[in-house]
Amino acid sequence: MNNSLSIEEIFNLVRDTLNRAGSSSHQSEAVADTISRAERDGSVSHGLFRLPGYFASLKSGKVNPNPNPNLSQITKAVLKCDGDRSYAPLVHKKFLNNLVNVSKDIGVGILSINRVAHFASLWPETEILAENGLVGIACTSYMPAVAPFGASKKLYGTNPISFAWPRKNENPIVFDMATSSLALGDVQIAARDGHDLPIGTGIDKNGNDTTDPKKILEGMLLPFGGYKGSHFAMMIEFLAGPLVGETTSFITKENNINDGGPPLGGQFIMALAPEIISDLNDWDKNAEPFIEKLSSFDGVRIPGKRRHDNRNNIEKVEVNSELLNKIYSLK
Ligand code: NDP
Ligand code: PYC
Repeated sequence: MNNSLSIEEIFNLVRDTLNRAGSSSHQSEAVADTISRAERDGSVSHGLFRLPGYFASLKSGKVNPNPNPNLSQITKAVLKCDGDRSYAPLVHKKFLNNLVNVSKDIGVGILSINRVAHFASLWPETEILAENGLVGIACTSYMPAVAPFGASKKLYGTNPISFAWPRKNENPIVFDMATSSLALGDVQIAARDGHDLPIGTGIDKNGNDTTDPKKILEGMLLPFGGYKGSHFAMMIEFLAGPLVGETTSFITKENNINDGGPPLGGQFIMALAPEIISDLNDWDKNAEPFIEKLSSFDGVRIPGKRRHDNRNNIEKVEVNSELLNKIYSLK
């Protein structure tokens, strides 16, 4: 089997697979765009690896095959979206532009999203905001997979947060990270590929340290950075849950159909216009020297650069053959 695919072939594979599961072509293409861009950038745990889960939640009926997400403007700054049980990339494709317009108009905008299934990286949404000259911040919660600092029971999701800083003549700076020591997807890939993980990544079901990803999957992940990361994970439970009118991870799990796909939940996205907030046209005059200094330090890697470099010279992507077989056999 040829497991070397171009980005266009990946896009088509995702679109056709989701169409086969009954999804509208609008929704299939939005997810195909997100997955193919993840593969292009080397975000392997949130590329094709997620396709069986996306397929499963369409087949089970948890995710709406033909959703019609809608947007209401609550105040000048707050946009509220009912996702209509869609996949998040469809909501982003339809409504991020509204968030851009609001934020450019009054300096700040919030997109508060309900009833959406988020199974992707978050950089696609913050990067678009930064490409439009805005600071972007996004977070979403998940289902319990992470023990709060000090505990050996899971309560927090892997709760990612992404931040993007716009630059006038360069690619934006974008970080996107789980608040667990590692994304669950990367633990699943390590288990599949038989790689050990560093001590401190997670603990087994009895609360003992382990390097075995299978034992971490039976047990739980730990937050990044000890109690400080734990509080970030807690913050995201509030921001992507109650603040947007949604459940926190443990109730999300109680409501979830266990079909292998993502649960329905919320997402919080905020955009900030630097020229309005700083009241300066040359709002980047203090940022650029800082970025230059940071980049000059030996050993420093600017987040987002790896992905931008990857996409510059990508021709084909090698896809795990077991995964490809699984995708081809999805019914
Ligand atoms: P990583 O730990 O791989 O990377 C986190 C961030 O740190 C990235 O911005 C990365 O930049 C940067 N980075 C990585 N290594 C270095 C380094 N050596 N020096 C400086 N910066 C570095 O990601 P995670 O495992 O935490 O998360 C992976 C993905 O999982 C994310 O995209 C996240 O959104 C997604 N996720 C999604 C969830 C959901 O519910 N939808 C839940 C949890 C995670 P770069 O991108 O440039 O490599
Ligand atoms: O990798 O932790 C993860 C994750 C959860 C939902 C989507 N990705």
